Amino acid sequence: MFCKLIGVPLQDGASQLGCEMGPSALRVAGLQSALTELGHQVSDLGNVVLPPVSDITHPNAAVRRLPEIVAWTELLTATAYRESAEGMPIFLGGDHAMSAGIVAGLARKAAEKQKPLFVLWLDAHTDFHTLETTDSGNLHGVPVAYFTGRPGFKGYFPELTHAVDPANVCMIGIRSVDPQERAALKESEIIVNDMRAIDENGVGAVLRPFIETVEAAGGLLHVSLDVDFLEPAVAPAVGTTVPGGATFREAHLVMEMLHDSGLVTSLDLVELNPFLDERGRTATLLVDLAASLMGRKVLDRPTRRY
Ligand code: EXY
Ligand code: MN
Ligand code: MN
Ligand code: MN
Repeated sequence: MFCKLIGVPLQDGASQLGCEMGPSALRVAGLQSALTELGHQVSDLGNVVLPPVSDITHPNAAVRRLPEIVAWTELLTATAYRESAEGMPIFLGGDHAMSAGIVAGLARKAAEKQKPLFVLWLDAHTDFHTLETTDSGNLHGVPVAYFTGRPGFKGYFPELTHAVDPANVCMIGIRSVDPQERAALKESEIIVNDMRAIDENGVGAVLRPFIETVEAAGGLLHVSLDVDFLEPAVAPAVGTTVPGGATFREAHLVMEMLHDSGLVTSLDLVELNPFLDERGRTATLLVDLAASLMGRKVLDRPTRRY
């Protein structure tokens, strides 16, 4: 597989600074060599660079760094659209605000390819706020609302050319949802699996139906992995930790099943904050998880096709 690493040093969406160091930490943790060792052809395209921003304000006074996030979203929409034409783009974050533009750009290219885009959102949070509903004003809490076309972004974020069908979004690991997001999700077709769904059924049983849906639809699959999907004790380098996250093995099983499905066409690794890490162990875990997604196995067991 031809993979393209694209660094996104974006930290304007989070209150705790540090995510702009994420791309470097993933490189230092050996992402490129881990994938090359699996036989992939890997090209590191370097970091995208934020262009000058224009002043934009919003009536919700809580909203933070709107000019920067709008400029990042415009840039990343174009980047994801261009880099998803061929090969597998792997975006190195950077906080989760980056996925607003990334998924918007992927959706535009998917429409051109006449294939539906599906999104697997591995996260403690649903990131489903609009510019009106966010209380914190941290725009890493809005990407899913934006790319699924929730109202309230027009005139501020770039005009979406193609929204992702909410029914094509599957969330796993959810355990921190604000009241406004909870109310909006009740009206949405997004598939939301909280941690209880994992506890009761196992992560394999939660993921399998979604994989089968993507397979049946002949869709493209973007995987968005937020560090806080994982249990904080396993992955401490993130500013929005929530106790009770996925274990090391649950996270690896997700990646191993996704590899076996052969369906993943793009990936973003987000919210890694090296300032909060412990001798690079979270960055190293993310590289291990990416390697599992890209085919690293301990035994040559037969690949299970869906
Ligand atoms: N829902 C909370 C907020 O809007 O501030 C927390 C959001 C955390 C978002 C991180 C990326 O997952
Ligand atoms: Mn997130
Ligand atoms: Mn999160
Ligand atoms: Mn987070």
